[in-house]
Amino acid sequence: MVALLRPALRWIQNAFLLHLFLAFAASICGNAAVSTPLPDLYEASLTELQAGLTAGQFTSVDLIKAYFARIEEVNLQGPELRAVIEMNPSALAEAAVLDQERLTYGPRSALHGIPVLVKDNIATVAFEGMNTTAGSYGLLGSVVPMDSGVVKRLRKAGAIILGKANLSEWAEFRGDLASGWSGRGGQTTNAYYPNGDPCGSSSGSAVGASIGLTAVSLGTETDGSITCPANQNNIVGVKTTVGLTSRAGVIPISEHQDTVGPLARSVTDAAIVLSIIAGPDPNDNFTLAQPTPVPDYVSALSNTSLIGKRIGVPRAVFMNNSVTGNDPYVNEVFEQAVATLQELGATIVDPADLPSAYDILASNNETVVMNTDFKIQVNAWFSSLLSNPTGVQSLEDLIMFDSNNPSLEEPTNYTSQSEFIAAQATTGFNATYYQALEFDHQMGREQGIDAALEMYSLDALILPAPGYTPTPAALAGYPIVTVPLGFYPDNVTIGSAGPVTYYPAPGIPIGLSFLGTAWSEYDLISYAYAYEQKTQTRLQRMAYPAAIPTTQLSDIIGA
Ligand SMILES: *[C@@H]1O[C@H](CO)[C@@H](O)[C@H](O)[C@H]1NC(C)=O
Ligand SMILES: *[C@@H]1O[C@H](CO)[C@@H](O)[C@H](O)[C@H]1NC(C)=O
Ligand SMILES: *[C@@H]1O[C@H](CO)[C@@H](O)[C@H](O)[C@H]1NC(C)=O
Ligand SMILES: *[C@@H]1O[C@H](CO)[C@@H](O)[C@H](O)[C@H]1NC(C)=O
Ligand SMILES: *[C@@H]1O[C@H](CO)[C@@H](O)[C@H](O)[C@H]1NC(C)=O
Ligand SMILES: *[C@@H]1O[C@H](CO)[C@@H](O)[C@H](O)[C@H]1NC(C)=O
Ligand SMILES: *[C@@H]1O[C@H](CO)[C@@H](O)[C@H](O)[C@H]1NC(C)=O
Ligand SMILES: *[C@@H]1O[C@H](CO)[C@@H](O)[C@H](O)[C@H]1NC(C)=O
Ligand SMILES: CC(=O)N[C@H]1CO[C@H](CO)[C@@H](O)[C@@H]1O
Repeated sequence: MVALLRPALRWIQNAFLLHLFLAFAASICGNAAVSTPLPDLYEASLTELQAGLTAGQFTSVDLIKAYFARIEEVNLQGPELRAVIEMNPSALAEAAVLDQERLTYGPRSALHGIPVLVKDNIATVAFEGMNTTAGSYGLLGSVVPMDSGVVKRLRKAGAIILGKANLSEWAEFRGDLASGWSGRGGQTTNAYYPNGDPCGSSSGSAVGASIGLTAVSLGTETDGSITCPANQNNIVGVKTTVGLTSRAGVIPISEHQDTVGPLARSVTDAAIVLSIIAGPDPNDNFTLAQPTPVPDYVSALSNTSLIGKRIGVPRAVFMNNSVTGNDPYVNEVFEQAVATLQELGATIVDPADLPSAYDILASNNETVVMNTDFKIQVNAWFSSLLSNPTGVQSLEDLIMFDSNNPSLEEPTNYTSQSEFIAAQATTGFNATYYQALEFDHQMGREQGIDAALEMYSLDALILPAPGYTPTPAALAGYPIVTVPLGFYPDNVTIGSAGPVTYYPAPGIPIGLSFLGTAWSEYDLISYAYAYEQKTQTRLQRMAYPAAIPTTQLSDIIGA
């Protein structure tokens, strides 16, 4: 019976019990004695934040002020992390309304009054005061027709959009540019090593979650853009099955691969957010194919989930360092995770290779699909805008805009538009395109992830997150859940990742990815949770001192 309780109901019961407890404790001890410490915003969980809001310890207005102050400390000053492009000028007013509503009616959901940072390719209505630009000056001031599908769901649940996160411009589909750089936002850097590479393209979303510039974030992935930043910033990322979360109102690359998902400091927080943003949206017909109802991902959280499960390691290609380019330490620390999963009751099948591994490596089909889709879909994006003061109305215009505005969009070392140019050269859907799409699905699904799962009777696959790991799931449209695995040691050979960024480098985090078949998020989350709870890797290392914001709720309340 307990397992059937809806999370909201269970949550309301907990909140109610907490309320009773506080009232009781206050009556016997006096108010001073019951004060729970305020949550540390570097690490605060959604459960702690919601409990503090419910108990009246602080308000959502306090939370917004505190996160704004933390962003100001580190975004353009100090370590200049450049994780955030814009803060929501309406956030304080929205928080005040939601605080009032909480007092009158109680919380709408576990996200009521909770600040969420969203990647700048996820649309928010213009009248709220923020742009939706994918980091590009070519879209500055453009007016989107409406909120994106996922933002609609967040708002309905009572969440507050805190701001827009910096990203690799155009979600890393412009050219050979450093991860985390955009014309509008500059170069996002990692909080674990000065000028460390944050990975991309959801760079600012990940950095923002990693040091508590926000409660949680949303990112998007086409091939690696949630998985890699989650891995490199010591957080949890859920790259969802294509069609689980709506892409309506998300600046596109390819409808066959794009997904939206949470970036959070814990599997629990990611599960809470996913339960709210998942679900069908008539404005994205891929979402109509998902099984209903949306699972309650919070009920997947179990410390015993790995007992008796068979977990495979698709080593060929994906753990070959001469293919992945990974530092040898990545595979070393991965072996520790394998041992931990065994301790947790899993049977490890190693190797459990994807039959398509070498075909994927040799294939260029993904590029054919993405180039063709991008041109068609990004042109549709421009057409959907109510206005765009830059005059850019097509991919062709955009390429010209960038070249005509070099100080904004093509500063030294950030000039490439190679992917734009390749996409612009495509001529639409034809037999070559459909064949490439079919090959991608075959390589990712029937000859790839599903083949390995079936051949070895597996429940999931695991791989170190850095390298080539996201690609089979990208081709298949299948999910990946990534959790903290370790950190590069102090003696790692420091590498270059762009004109100003370093990777690897001492202390930069490394993630562990769980991969599965379509709609297997529930299971992957349950495995990732058991592993996270056992290892608590996130807590083993903090950001470098200058990148740790100091503002806390205690500086805000009553100030
Ligand atoms: C976009 O950002 C500019 C500041 O750069 C701001 O003045 C403007 O109001 C924003 N536009 C929209 C549509 O939110
Ligand atoms: C979505 O709708 C379009 C036509 O509007 C159609 O071509 C496409 O096949 C549909 N896709 C899915 C996944 O239903
Ligand atoms: C899992 O174990 C941790 C302690 O290691 C505990 O804090 C947590 O509540 C447990 N989770 C569940 C769902 O029982
Ligand atoms: C690793 O990849 C390289 C380059 O593709 C290849 O030459 C080598 O044989 C592979 N190693 C293994 C163990 O498969
Ligand atoms: C697409 O994949 C198939 C199957 O692996 C392969 O034969 C073909 O050469 C690939 N095409 C491109 C353009 O890479
Ligand atoms: C399909 O279009 C691409 C360019 O977008 C071209 O390279 C390819 O040859 C075309 N294929 C067919 C069968 O016409
Ligand atoms: C780095 O240090 C570890 C011990 O902390 C040692 O095992 C490893 O061999 C060292 N690696 C290099 C490349 O020196
Ligand atoms: C361009 O990048 C190189 C290294 O790749 C660096 O030495 C140089 O300073 C950079 N130039 C600017 C203007 O950032
Ligand atoms: C919120 C914030 O700090 N936004 C900044 C992002 O970076 C650009 C470019 O440096 C600034 O103009 C924004 O103010």
